[in-house]
Amino acid sequence: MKTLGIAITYEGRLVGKLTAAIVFLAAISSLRFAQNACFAAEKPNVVIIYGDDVGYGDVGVYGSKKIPTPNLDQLAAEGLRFTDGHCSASTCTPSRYSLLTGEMPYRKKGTGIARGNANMIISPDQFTLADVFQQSGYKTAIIGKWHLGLDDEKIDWNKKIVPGPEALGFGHYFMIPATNDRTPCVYISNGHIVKLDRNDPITVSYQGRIDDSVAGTKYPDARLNPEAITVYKGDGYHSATVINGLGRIGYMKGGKSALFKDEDMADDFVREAKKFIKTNKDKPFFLFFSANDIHAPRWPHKRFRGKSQNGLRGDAMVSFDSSAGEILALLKELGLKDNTIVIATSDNGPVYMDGGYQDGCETRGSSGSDRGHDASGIYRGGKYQVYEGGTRVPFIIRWPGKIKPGVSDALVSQIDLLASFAALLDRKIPAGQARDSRNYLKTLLGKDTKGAEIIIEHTSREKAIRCNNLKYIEKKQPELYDLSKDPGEKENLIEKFPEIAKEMKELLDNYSKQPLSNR
Ligand SMILES: [Ca+2]
Repeated sequence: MKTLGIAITYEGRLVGKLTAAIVFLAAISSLRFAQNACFAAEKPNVVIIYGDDVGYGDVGVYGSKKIPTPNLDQLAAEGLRFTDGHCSASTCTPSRYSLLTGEMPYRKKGTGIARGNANMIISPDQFTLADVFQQSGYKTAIIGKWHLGLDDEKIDWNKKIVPGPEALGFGHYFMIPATNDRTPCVYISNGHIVKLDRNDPITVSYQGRIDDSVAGTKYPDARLNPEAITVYKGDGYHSATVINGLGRIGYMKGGKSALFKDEDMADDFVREAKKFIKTNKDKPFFLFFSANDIHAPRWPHKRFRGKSQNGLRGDAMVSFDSSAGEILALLKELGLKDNTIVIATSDNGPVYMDGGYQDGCETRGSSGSDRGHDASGIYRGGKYQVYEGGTRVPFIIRWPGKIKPGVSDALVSQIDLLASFAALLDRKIPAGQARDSRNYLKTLLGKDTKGAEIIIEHTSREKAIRCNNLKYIEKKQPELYDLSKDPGEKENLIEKFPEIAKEMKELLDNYSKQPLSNR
């Protein structure tokens, strides 16, 4: 057993107060516990069930009335449900970048939403969440959606594609390279496109149409051949290549035998995840199950259609819940339930009609509600936005016997999973790596009810800082909110409390330059 070391640091300078009754900012302090000693001997399996664009209000236990999510609700009943759990950014690529590297996306260029043929965004030199596990003797895998780029030069989809996730600590992978709304619409597993016919080579372009002289199956462009759309239309940008009757971003030729089927994608990912769990049931394993649901275009398997009261978007959510349920059932069946930490969360907040896809959503973008369903619950905005709905997402953790079931209002962020799991496994983070990831293991295990005092919420254009329940949004006309009284970010206090705003801005500027961790 190691000594339990406690260090207290005061992140000074903030001395203002909103009112005594609201928040006293001088209370910004950080208690950092070296708390790993008790758990270092154990190697629980870890499964992250990651939704795509799943909002705070899309899960029953978080308030959804129109979308049944019995499996996630059950997970919450058996685990700890955070009400103030966040991803780092309100879109896919930067959020996933942060989850895996423990570094805020604005520290590195090129972490915006990636094209389908982007090169690796995370460098093989970077220490990742998967490295934490792999270096601790775990079998590691990502199954599902990647969207973090592949290869370090122009990708030849017909050859072995490296580097990829294997260079970032994942021993095994089966995934879509980017998203379901962009080419190439195929699976890649351990360097190779799955089921690729060498006589029908794949070419992908984000520069322009691919010349007819290039070999490979030709797919229609919905802007020239609108009749090719048989499911539903997207906007012009999401129309360049029609695959399975749905338009996609980017051009693609070839690879007909390798095309994924949208309605089978969730089942394909579950099958592969089950295979990985069964193969590694006797070893410690880390599975990043990165579902595609409920990203647009939404086309869940027909057994899920009509199963929600919120159209295809809700039905895709039922599919996501069902995928979670199948994985949870397998863990139980294999006797792994007690020795597996399961985290269910999402990469960013919700969006209704996205990409112009006419899937029945009546609301464009991520503000407000759609057909009586507010996918971010009481919080404002969603995907692409800097308001709470952009990053405050469902965040449930279960570890039977170790984490007492309940609800926690502690502020937690996915950026801190890397350092927290490193602490759990007593793994040292290399110097200069995962600079924004802090050890909040105690909070994740329910032994601390406060959590982080500072988190940063990020979009491609804006940044906000949360200091407990105070929130400052840096934009042309900055905004200041007190979430303890105004969770919906309705009353901008910037004029009322200019001193507080100034101090919050200084704090944000400071953390834009300095890492969030003080390792
Ligand atoms: Ca997403």
